[in-house]
Amino acid sequence: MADRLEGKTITAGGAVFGKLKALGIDYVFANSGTDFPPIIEGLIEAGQTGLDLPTPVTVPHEHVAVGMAHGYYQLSGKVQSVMLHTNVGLSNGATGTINAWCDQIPMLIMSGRTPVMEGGRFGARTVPIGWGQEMFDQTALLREVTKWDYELRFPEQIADLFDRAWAISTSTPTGPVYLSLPREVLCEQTPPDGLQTPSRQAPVLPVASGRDLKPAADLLAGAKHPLIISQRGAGSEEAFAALGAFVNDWALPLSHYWANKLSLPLSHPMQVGCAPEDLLGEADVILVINSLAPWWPDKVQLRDDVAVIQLGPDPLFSRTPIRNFQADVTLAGETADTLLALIGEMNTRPRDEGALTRRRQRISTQSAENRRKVVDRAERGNGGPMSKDWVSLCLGRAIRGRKASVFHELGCPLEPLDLDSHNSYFQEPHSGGLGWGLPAALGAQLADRDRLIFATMGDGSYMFANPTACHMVAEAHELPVITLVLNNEEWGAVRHSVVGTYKDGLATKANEVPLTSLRPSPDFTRTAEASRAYTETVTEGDALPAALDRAITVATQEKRQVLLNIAIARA
Ligand SMILES: Cc1ncc(C[n+]2csc(CCOP(=O)(O)OP(=O)(O)O)c2C)c(N)n1
Ligand SMILES: [Mg+2]
Repeated sequence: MADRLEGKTITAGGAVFGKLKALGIDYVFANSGTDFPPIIEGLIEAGQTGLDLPTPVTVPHEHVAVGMAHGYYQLSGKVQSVMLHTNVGLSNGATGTINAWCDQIPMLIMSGRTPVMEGGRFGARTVPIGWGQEMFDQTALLREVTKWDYELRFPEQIADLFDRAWAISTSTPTGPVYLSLPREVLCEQTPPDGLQTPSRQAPVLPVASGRDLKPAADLLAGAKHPLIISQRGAGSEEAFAALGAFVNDWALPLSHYWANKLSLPLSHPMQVGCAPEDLLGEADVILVINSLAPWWPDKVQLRDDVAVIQLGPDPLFSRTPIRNFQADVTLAGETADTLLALIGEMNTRPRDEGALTRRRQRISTQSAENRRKVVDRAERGNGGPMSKDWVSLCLGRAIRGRKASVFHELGCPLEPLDLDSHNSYFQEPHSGGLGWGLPAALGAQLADRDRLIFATMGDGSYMFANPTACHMVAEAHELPVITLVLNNEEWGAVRHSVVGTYKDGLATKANEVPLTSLRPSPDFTRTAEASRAYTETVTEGDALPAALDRAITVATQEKRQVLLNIAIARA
């Protein structure tokens, strides 16, 4: 406790940090500028008063700062904070905020605002950027992708305002909020009242009630051909375990269609992979767990009599302008709580054990067959250059039994991995703002230093991540992230999108498809070596398992970051 604050005032720019710490925030991912004098001076001053403060992390690109906050939340479950420089820093952080919004990540995004006054006041404009960075509505840069925003008007507002920002950000559905902080206000003095206490406003955390749980449980218990689609995980370790037991008990197949988190161990007998089209076609009841786009409407013909239950923090995704997936029953609430409530409700339903056993048998046979095909296909990719599936298979084998998380952004696809735990897998959000993977992995490593963290990315995605900034942060904070660059020397996804849209088109026959080549490929090992990473280039599939073992040894024993530049065949 900061007794030295008794009866004193402090600079508002420093007071903000005290309040953030009281709200449970341990790191502020920051990229500073000329709006920061009261923040930096105030931070030193606040430290001298003995105020408990979060650790400021200097991040040399805003996209990396927001991505780190994203990844830190994913492993810690704790609300995050980011502090950026006026409109220009904010716009660099906008793509990361779009990602955080799409993934429902609670975070307090702050940026300075250029001084309002042109003179005559402490903190007023000095150099021309004071005019050049002024906007009519700075917040408009990310208002669509934040839940709430406000501009700090008076320094005495800090404690109340941040309590409110925190409570709204952490309410269901969670998401980013934005605070604009004008320089003159940050330069003022404020009494320390409320800076050392947690929020006086509690977040709203609803759980679906019996009114909706009952019909949902009736439908699921009575289904002949049920199917679960789950894209964003089970919500907690407890719910992950409970879901595993539940789907087994009730013989419910679960598909990770376009999942960016894991809901079941991949080897679970009810885990039916990522391509549920056939099962969707025969399903009479579908449970959609927090999935933005649970199937491809043009590719799937659902039964006329199908009933769809949608469960999640915002089952209708009300801030997505168009999304017309059927929702006969909606179960609103944080995923873990609501799943556990649904599972509890199912306990009281009658069961036809014979039918359940037959279905369990059928699905587990199908699931085992599916996994065998996945492994066979991956093993066939063991060439030089190799397939992404082969890299996934080798990575899954290399980390078996270890506490590890794999971040995937056009890197290691889910199915050939052999992952079995909550928080073992994260893919980029469905907003797809590339350059998320490596920053998120860095944030995750900061949140859990005992965990092996892999950032697996395409060569394009790696370059979107501002890699020099990432490797610098990794070295500065001793984050031994293992980066796997799956390098096919192109934006393969863009080329696939062209040939997928124009099936017999000109691009299918072109030797070099315009606007997709990344040749000549940079030597990415040198980018990482600039920050003293351990690196290797791997061109032959056979050489990969040993290279992964060496990477893991360096990361765990030397606590040093690693980059493997892996030659991938163009598919
Ligand atoms: C910020 C941003 N810019 C552009 C895109 C469009 N885009 C989607 S996939 C892709 C290519 C990714 O290339 P890479 O990471 O090398 O993976 P590959 O498909 O080659 O395996 C691009 C450019 C995007 N999603 N996000
Ligand atoms: Mg590529």
